Order: sequence, then structure tokens, then C-alpha cells
Amino acid sequence: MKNIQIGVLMGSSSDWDTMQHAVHILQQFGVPHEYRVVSAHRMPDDMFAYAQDAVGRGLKAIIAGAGGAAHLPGMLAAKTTVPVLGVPVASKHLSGVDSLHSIVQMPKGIPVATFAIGAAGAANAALFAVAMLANNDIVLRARLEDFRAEQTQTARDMTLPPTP
Ligand code: RP5
Repeated sequence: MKNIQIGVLMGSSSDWDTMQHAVHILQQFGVPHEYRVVSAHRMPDDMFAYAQDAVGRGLKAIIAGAGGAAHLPGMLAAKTTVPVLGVPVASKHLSGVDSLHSIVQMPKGIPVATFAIGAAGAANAALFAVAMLANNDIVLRARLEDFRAEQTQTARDMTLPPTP
């Protein structure tokens, strides 16, 4: 079995609807990955342990999704030099703007690469991780180029209704 390269963490099982989009991309590209709930405020010791072990386990990136006061990505980044890709999950009351601001506004020195709110952000975080891995993996590079070419073709095939 290949070593896990990407960890996908989320603060709650309620984030799965969003974060599954990251997992599906990693599955599609054949990237060895794992996914689990690690809540920053309900499981702080587990979160620290995960981040502290990340380099030693050979993880290349951690995709972390959370909603509301979304401190999971930032706190992971505080405890590891493995790149952290943050996904703001849409929250009940503020639609994810709170999550976005919590994740994107990291103080200088500890970066979290922050993606769009919701499913698009989760998928793009995974695609970004694939792009990073593709720098050292020609097979993955070819898959990514095919993926882009499919999107180009889909857009070229789009039709619009005739003028009324
Ligand atoms: C955050 O609180 C999670 O990331 C989730 O988005 C939000 C709500 O969690 P639950 O109350 O649904 O478990 O920690």
C-alpha cells in the first residue's frame, strides 16, 4: 500500500457534504489519502497530534475544512510545516463568510492557503494538492492535463438557446 500523501480533515461530520468533494477528486486522481473528523475545539489534543506527526508520516499537504469560528486550518498550520489548504464550510447563520474570514485572515508568518466557500473550494483544494504533487509526478501531471482538457471540451460544447 502506498504512503498517505494528503490528509483531509474536517471539524464535524456535518462538514462531509462539502468535504466529500475534495475526497472525490483525490480518489479520481488516484492520490493516496485519508479523511477524518478532527475538531479543533472538541479534540484539540488529537488535532495537535495529527499536525505534529504529519512531517514524519510523509504527508505532502493537509486539506482542512471547518465552519463558523473555523480555527482548524490555522491551528494545524501553527503545529506543522506541511502546507495546509483551508476550506471554509458554509455555516448556518452567516453562510460561511465567518468561516472564510476565520481561515483567510491568518496573521503574517503562518500561512493557510484559503479556497472558496463550500463545494467548489473543497474540490479546488484537492486539485491544488494534485497540482503540487504533479510537480514531481509525471503520471499525475498527465491526469491533470487530461482533466483540464475535458473542461475545455465541455465549455466548447456548451450551447445557448436561440434568440427569441
Ligand atoms: C465546526 O463547527 C465544524 O467545522 C462545523 O462546520 C461547525 C458545526 O459543527 P456541528 O455542530 O455540526 O458538529 O467546528
